[in-house]
Amino acid sequence: LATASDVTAAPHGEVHRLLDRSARVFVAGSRGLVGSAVCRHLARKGFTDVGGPGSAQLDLRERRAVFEWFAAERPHVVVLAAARVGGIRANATRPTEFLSDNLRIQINVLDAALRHGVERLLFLGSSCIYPKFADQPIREEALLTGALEPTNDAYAIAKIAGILQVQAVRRQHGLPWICAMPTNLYGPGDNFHPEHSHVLPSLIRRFHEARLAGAPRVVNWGTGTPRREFLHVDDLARACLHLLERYDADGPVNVGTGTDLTIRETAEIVARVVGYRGAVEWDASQPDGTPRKLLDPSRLAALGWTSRIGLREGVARTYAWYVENLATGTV
Ligand code: GFB
Repeated sequence: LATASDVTAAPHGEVHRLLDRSARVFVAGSRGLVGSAVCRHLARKGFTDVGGPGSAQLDLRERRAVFEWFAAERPHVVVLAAARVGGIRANATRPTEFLSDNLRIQINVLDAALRHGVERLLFLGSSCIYPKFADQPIREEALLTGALEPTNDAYAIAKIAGILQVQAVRRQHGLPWICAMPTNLYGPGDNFHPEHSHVLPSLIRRFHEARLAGAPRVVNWGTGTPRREFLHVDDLARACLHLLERYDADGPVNVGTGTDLTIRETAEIVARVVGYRGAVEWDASQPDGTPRKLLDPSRLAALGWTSRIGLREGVARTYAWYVENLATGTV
């Protein structure tokens, strides 16, 4: 693998080295939306030793447990997809946990990975690390140039600290660790909790339940005017492997589709997929959050990657997964 000194020689730090398919890959957060998609994709691509314990077996907030786990398992590659996540309401009402849990998870995993000289590590952040009023589409250079969106500043600060820690390790220890910043994600394995989830799973559940109940109207949160960009988690998983094999530089890399739409338009798509035909109303007393966060995906595009799953298709696939898992009681 490339060392930090190679990075200065190559703009955008192109690596173009295939990871060894027998490498031991630890996916932190392997049971979550992102981690499970990464595990599926790597297995499909021939990796033979991929995974990680669930939070019931290993609480990543517990430093000693994390160090003992690394000492016993000695992974070669780490994908840090473990985090406390949630939608706008969860972030706004539980900032203490979003800050503290995420900082502890990251510091423990990154410190243990450094102690064991992990050769390749990908840290996953979020588009909410960028300033609330960043120029659109948002380039990676916008990081730390302005004030954050208050509904998720605790989560954003934790993720920014993670980026800084990865960059510090690169500079001080020369390890080829990298960071990716995905836009709003959705897909199979998402959280469909009515209060805590992100907007897409919330809408899927609300419209589904309204259709079954024959409800004449649903009420969504906010004005419906904010714009969001949505990426299917299977696309993100492909991007993760692409970056692990092709990118080696300090800066984070945005992962998105390059297009966004209003929450109102998003709701129309979900209603159509779910087959809900009643009225859709908006409760403007609920927070809108940031007005727009469309990522500029050109850094990743320059490395030869683009998203493949369109929003309608992705929502249809996610809805099918939701209905199937409702039947088995897993959501
Ligand atoms: O996915 P979401 O909760 O978070 O989307 P953010 C919030 C937007 O959808 C706001 C509207 O404009 C809400 O007013 N919305 C409408 C709803 N109905 C609903 C609903 O039923 N549930 C939800 N959740 N929203 C997140 C951050 O921000 O972005 C996370 O909270 C993370 O930390 C993620 O960074 C990428 O897009 O505003």
